[in-house]
Amino acid sequence: MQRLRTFLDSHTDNKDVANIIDGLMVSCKDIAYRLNLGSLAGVIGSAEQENVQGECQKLLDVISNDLIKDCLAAMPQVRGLASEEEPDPVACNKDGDYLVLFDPLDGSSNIDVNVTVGTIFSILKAAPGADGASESTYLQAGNQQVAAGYVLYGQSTLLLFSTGNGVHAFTLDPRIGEFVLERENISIPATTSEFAINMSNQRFWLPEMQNYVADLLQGEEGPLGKRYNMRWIASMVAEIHRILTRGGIFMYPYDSRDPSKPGKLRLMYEGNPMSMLVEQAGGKASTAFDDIMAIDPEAIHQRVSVVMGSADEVTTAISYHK
Ligand code: P6P
Repeated sequence: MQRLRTFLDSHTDNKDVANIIDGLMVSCKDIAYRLNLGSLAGVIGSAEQENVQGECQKLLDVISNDLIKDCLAAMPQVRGLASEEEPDPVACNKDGDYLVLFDPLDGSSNIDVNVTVGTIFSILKAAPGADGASESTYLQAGNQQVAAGYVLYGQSTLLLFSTGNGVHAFTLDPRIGEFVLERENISIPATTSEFAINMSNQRFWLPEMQNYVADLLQGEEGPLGKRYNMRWIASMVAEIHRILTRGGIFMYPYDSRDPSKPGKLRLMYEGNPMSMLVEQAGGKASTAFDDIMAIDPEAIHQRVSVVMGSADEVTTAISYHK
């Protein structure tokens, strides 16, 4: 069994990035421990406060955010951090060369019902002299990411990441407290018969998305000529993990409930890192109109519409939006 540190040392020449990923796992193991304790840890339930997104924070959202913040702030490699749970970026070490953006606990509405949640992270290079407390330091397109990954807190705790040379999966072995290599160079099948979308929003989608999903639902009698299955876990990390494991297409498209927002999911710490993983595994990640990782961000918490997964299926979805 190859431990994470051994793999990182042999897999990437960038020791700073290797140290950040390895160090980040200290806080993620703590999060996994607290989640596994569930109500026994006294941290299930609402924090009775809202985050910058206007979303009700769970106690574990706040605890996870603080654990990861403290972990990163102690790393000399980290110039600054940005979190879904922080209104503004946080400067860490002025001599650090990297920026870490993260969603500390994605899917946290599932915590109270014991359904899979996850931590998503994205690593960018800081420009020389750039201020780790300034939003503009972080506004880089997804194709500038030097690394991205997630920790999935499910029946087992998994780490998947990419530093630009494929996607690799590790399982936390609780007997030794270490992440050990499970799979290297994960590849997403180009085709799929499984789609993930929240159907309750159907009447709010663009007509193009309504037409595409209607054809998915027509199955073998429709123009797509095959029967599809549907999944919706309401936890992006779990959906993308399923897609990296067996293929599929995940969609959270633009909807007219709030025309000022291009979508629900956040570009910098959900859309971009998951796009890097999906494309490094041979999949495709789009807004249905543009490549997600080509978007020049204008704000750290900006949202994005998401269509990602098996390359051929995403290409089909995009064809409805031409
Ligand atoms: P809905 C979780 O809150 C999240 O950001 C993603 O992880 C998930 O895919 C989506 O929102 C679920 O949204 O509207 O189905 O609750």
